[in-house]
Amino acid sequence: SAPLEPFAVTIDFATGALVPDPDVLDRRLADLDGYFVADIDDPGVGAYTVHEVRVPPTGNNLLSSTTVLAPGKVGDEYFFTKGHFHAIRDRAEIYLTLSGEGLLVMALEDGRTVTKEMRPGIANYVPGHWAHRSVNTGTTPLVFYAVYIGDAGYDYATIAERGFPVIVVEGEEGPEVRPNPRY
Ligand code: S6P
Ligand code: ZN
Repeated sequence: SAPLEPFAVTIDFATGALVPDPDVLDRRLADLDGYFVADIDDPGVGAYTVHEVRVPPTGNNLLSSTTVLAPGKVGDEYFFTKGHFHAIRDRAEIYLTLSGEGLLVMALEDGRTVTKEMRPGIANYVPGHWAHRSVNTGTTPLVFYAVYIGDAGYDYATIAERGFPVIVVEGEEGPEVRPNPRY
């Protein structure tokens, strides 16, 4: 395909806003109905916003976006993103955390799980085949920049049905990763 024109976007590390910012997706707790162990009190509360850089979603391009995940909990569980496998399973991704703190939960289809810290300056590599979910364990927004192969796509259904093998809850001494009682 014909070359694209080179371009740049400006990223606000504190808010995740882009300039320009043509494609913004807002997720409320209502969109996470059934994802938490406890019931959601207020479905209208904002959970996260995704700001996408506009590029054709093809295998020769790199898509990128910022995610701004609010602090908060449902029951003992910290707010998280839905989480997904890529529709094309082997497509990899990199997350660079810009502000806040959290955990990146990754799981294979067979249930093997790896959890990695997210904080400013850490670049997490998510290899293909690993479902991924970000969890905000802090008290400020968790903001990260994701770069991924353009045709990766999304498979949300597997996670929507089964969840992840682990949950991240507030324990006596901070965040704890525990087996998901509903997995
Ligand atoms: C896309 C990448 C992120 C997430 C975003 C929201 O491959 O992993 O941009 O889409 O963090 O999470 P989710 O699970 O709702 O798409
Ligand atoms: Zn992804």
